[in-house]
Amino acid sequence: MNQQKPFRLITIPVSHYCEKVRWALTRMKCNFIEEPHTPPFHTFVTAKLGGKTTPILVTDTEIFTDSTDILKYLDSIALNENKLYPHNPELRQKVEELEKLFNSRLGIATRRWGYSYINHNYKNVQRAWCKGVPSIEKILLPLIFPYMQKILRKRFNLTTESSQEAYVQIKIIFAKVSELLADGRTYLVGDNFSAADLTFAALAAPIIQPPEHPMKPRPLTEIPVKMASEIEEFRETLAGKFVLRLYRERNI
Ligand SMILES: N[C@@H](CCC(=O)N[C@@H](CS)C(=O)NCC(=O)O)C(=O)O
Repeated sequence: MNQQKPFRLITIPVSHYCEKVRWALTRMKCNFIEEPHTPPFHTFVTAKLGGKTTPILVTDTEIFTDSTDILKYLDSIALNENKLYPHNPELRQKVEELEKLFNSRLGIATRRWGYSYINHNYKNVQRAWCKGVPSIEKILLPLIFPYMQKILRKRFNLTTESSQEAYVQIKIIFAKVSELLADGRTYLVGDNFSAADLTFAALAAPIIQPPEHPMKPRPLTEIPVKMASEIEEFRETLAGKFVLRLYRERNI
């Protein structure tokens, strides 16, 4: 790797797609600086870098604007023991299929589920969005909060039924993952940790709230009762236990 400067990682701190990349960089012991932003202020930075969403990874020579592209890039520079995609083409295909499924369905559903519960409450949104962001963004958030609530409702189609609809979607994917794990295997594909495991755990984290998560989740007693009981229910599944285990091992 010819990278001289630390990587720049542009994030919305609570974003689970950002956590996916943060985890990969941490695991590879890459030198990186996270630049967290509160929505919608992230757009000033993402637009300059040619992207719309976070995460964005800036290297000395390239800019990556999608979490899967970032993982593939990191894999290309990783030492053998840190590779996230298997050499074996069949196993690699399985990893890529699962990563795609988790990105396109699980991540969308856990985000919708989470916002359905916290969107009404300024304090909860502030807590989710403001960790480590520039002071000016923290100061401006209360002023634009009503506008951001509208945007969230529209973008994620938040309705009175949305938490339940998202819950059902999550349940379907958790059932599929629990079925894969039912034979006692350690990882979803092959014998090694891969992008499939990392993507599943990072994108499932909003509904599992692993205590080791860098966003430091609040105790279940401090969140809405129904939300807490759904978290407990998912934690009890094989897939949920798998996420809790991967998070316990995340920083080892
Ligand atoms: N496909 C993208 C999705 C990332 C994504 O949806 N990021 C959200 C945060 S969870 C975002 O930045 N949203 C801000 C926006 O849409 O303006 C990836 O995997 O990188």
